[in-house]
Amino acid sequence: KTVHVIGAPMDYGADRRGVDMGPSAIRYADLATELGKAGVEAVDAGDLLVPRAEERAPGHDRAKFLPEIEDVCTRLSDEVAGAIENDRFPLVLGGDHAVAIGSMAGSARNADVGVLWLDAHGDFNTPETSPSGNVHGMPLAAALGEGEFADQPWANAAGLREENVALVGLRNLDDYEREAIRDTDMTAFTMSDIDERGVTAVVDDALDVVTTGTDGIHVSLDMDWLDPDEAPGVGTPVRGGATYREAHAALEAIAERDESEDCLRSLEVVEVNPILDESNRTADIAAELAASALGKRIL
Ligand code: DIR
Ligand code: MN
Ligand code: MN
Ligand code: MN
Repeated sequence: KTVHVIGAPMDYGADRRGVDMGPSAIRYADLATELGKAGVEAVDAGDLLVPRAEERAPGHDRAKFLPEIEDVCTRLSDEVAGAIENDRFPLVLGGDHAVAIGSMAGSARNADVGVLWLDAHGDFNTPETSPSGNVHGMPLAAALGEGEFADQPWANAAGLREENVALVGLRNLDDYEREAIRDTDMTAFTMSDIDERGVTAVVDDALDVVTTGTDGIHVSLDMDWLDPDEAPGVGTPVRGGATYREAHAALEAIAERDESEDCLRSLEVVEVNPILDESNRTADIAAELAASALGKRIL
C-alpha cells in the first residue's frame, strides 16, 4: 500500500477550539515512523487550506459554519477520490469529525462502500435535531442524506447504504439519535457489547456488516472512542471508553480482515485536540492506531 496522508485542519464543527492543530500533532507524534513500522510507504500530501474560523461568522445556528464545511469537505472529497483513483490509500487526519462528510463522499463516490464508525457518539443528528448546532455531531446523517441533508448533495456519500454502516463503542447518544439509530438499518454496538463479548468479537461482527456486498470500507476513528484516561486530548470526552489494548485489538482486527479480503479503502483519525491533551499522548495513540490498522504487528 502507498498511503496518501491528507491533513484536514478544520474546527468549524465543534465548540472547543483546537482540533485544527490535530494534523500537526499527529505528524509530530511520528506518524511517518509508525507507518514505516506497518511496512507501508507514505506520501504526505500536506494540509487542505482551511480559512480560520475567527474570520467567519457561524451563520446558520442549527448547523454552524455549514457553508465553510461544505467548501472544505468538497475539496477533501476530491482529494480522497483522487487518491483512490491513483491506487493510493487515503489517510485523513482531522480536524473535527465533520471532515468525515468529505472523506465518506470521496471514498464512496464511485463504489459501494461500508463505513465502520468508532466513536463514543452516534453522530447522527441533523440540523433540525442537533442540540448543539455542531456539525461534528452530524456526519453520518449527512452522508446518508437524512433530514435537511437530503437537499445537500455535496454531503451525501453516493455508494453508502444504511445497512453497511456499523457503529462501535457507543456510550453517549442524544434522545433523538437513540430513536433514529434504532429506526435505521445501521448496526450499532455499544460499550456494553464490548464488555460482554470482547472487542475482537464485536469488531468482527461489525466488519461483516460493512464488508457484505461492498467494494471496500471506510474506517472513521473518533479519538473520543477511547477512554479519556488514554486519550484526554479530545473536545467531548466520555468516560467508559475503549482501553489502549482494546483500541489496538480493534484496529489490528481491521488489518487482519484487510489482509484476507483486501477491504480497507480509506481511514481517518479525527478529533485530536492538542490544547486539551497531556504531552501529545492522544496524538501519539492516534498515530499508533493508524499503523495498527495498516498492518503493524508486534511480531
Ligand atoms: C453531540 C456531541 N451529540 C452533538 N457529538 C459528538 O453535538 O451532536 N460527536 N461529540 O463525536
Ligand atoms: Mn464523532
Ligand atoms: Mn465522538
Ligand atoms: Mn433513513
